[in-house]
Amino acid sequence: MDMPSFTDASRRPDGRPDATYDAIVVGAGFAGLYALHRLRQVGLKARCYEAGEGVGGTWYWNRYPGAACDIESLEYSYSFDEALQQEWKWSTRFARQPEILSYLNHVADRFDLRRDIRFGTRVTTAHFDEARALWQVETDRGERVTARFCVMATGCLSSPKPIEYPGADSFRGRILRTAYWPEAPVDFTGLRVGIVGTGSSGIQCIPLIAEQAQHLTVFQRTPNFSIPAGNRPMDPEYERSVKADYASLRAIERDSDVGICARLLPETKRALDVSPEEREAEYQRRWEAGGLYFYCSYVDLLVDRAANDTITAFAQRKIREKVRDPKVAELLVPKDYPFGAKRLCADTGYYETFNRDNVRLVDIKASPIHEITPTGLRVGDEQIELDVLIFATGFDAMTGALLNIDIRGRGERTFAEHWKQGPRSQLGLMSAGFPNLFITTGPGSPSVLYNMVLGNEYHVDWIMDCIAYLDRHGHATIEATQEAESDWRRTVDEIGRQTLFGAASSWYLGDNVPGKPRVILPYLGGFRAYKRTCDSVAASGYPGFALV
Ligand code: N01
Repeated sequence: MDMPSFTDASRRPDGRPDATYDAIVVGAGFAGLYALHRLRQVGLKARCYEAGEGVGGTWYWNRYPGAACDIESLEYSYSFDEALQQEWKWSTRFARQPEILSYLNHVADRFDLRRDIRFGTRVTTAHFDEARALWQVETDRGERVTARFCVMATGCLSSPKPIEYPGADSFRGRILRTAYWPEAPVDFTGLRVGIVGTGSSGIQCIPLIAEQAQHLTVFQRTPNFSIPAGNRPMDPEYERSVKADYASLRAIERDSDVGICARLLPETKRALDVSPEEREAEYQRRWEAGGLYFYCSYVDLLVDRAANDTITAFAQRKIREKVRDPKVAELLVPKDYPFGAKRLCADTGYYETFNRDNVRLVDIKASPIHEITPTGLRVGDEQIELDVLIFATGFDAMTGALLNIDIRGRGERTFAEHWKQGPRSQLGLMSAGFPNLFITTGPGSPSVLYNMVLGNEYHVDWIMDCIAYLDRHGHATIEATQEAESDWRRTVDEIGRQTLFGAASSWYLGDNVPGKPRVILPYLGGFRAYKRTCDSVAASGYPGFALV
């Protein structure tokens, strides 16, 4: 293992301080793999660190039963290499986790990426050495390296929340977490299982666990809207038609706000401009089509409460139609926030699961969980006996993974201090005082509200253009200016206020993590507008950034 000391300050022929690497990439998920590929393609010496023992990021860790994507895999896949997108065959419309992981392993092999990835290695610190304009990076394995650039491909949903109830150590059964699911299959046969959390992860695994377990208790704090996933084997004719002209599909995605609606393009109409009959037919058509296309039915659904009321009422009615016991149905129907303001889920038989005799729904808002006991959970006045307890309680989304690393920029200022009141960045890409440290699909960018694979490709390409620009113009560093950061924060907040997102308690605003500042995290102006801004900033010499 090469472990140079930080004081090694030999110089390269171009006069720049010599570093172990040109760039460090943190994370080997979709973003990190592509970043590593692009850096190497232009001849830069790069090293990627990945905490997992394999590639995949989110798709490496979240192996729970039923884990699957809710964007069509022909779209939720890399677009950068035509041969890759032609040769890979998806077996279903929405790939399940094992298939996405196989795909990412294939990508790693195909582009020979593994030789520059250190697996099982977590980056713990990244300190900026101002004198040498280099990042000093340390890992939990004691590796210490320097690099001119850091690409933080750390993911938006990669820092799972801790178990927030006392007593976990006393539990005599097995505790599982959807975000750290074991590699070996878990057999629930004959067991009494409890699951806390009814977001996308819970909603995907609950139906499958219910089929196997002797009994399943679902502990629900807030009901979620979920639409039928409509997953099915890949239609060969559809696959053929996409592959015959993949470029057109990618062009549509890149020129759209969400990057997922190649087939069912978002409507350009407003919900209240059409008759109730037309609206009903449109909602029904999209409901039957399955997937997240449903919430693209009309352009104003997430900005106009009256428009939103129409889709909320439709989705509420669908839940009531599926669940036989009216009391259980009422618990499952979200009533106090607009449809889509919390992340929409997609399921296969979720609501129907509550018609099973071996499934019980417990409303933990009415009867809070007090503690984990040796044999189960104490909830309200009741002790519920369990053999297995699963936590599907979500993530410290969008900021958690970055803030878990001890990052220090100019003047030893910590990243955590800089983002104390919420994330500050120019375009979500860089922060003031943290030169040459790039963030992919982070807060302040469309991020989780755009097709993440294409969003990551876009950011990596932007970063690569930026690095090329620095070298062409003889700059050592680039970073956001304080002023641009404040302006961008105002822009993101202002656009956020024009939407209905603030009307729900969600991880989009950090509400799910106790003590986290309430700030709208993703940029809600749509990818098209965001991309135009980023492209124009790059084309005009990086205003809002300081180049030295
Ligand atoms: O996490 P979540 P997730 N006590 O935060 C509850 C993506 N994803 O892992 O709403 C009791 O959505 C919490 O309740 P509340 C997708 O972007 C995608 O399911 O905070 N309950 C909620 O019910 C998704 O949004 C896919 O009141 C507690 C649940 O736990 C994101 O990942 C699949 C609690 C957490 O839901 C996160 O999804 C999976 C507590 N202390 C994930 N803390 C697909 O592509 C939290 N909860 C389909």
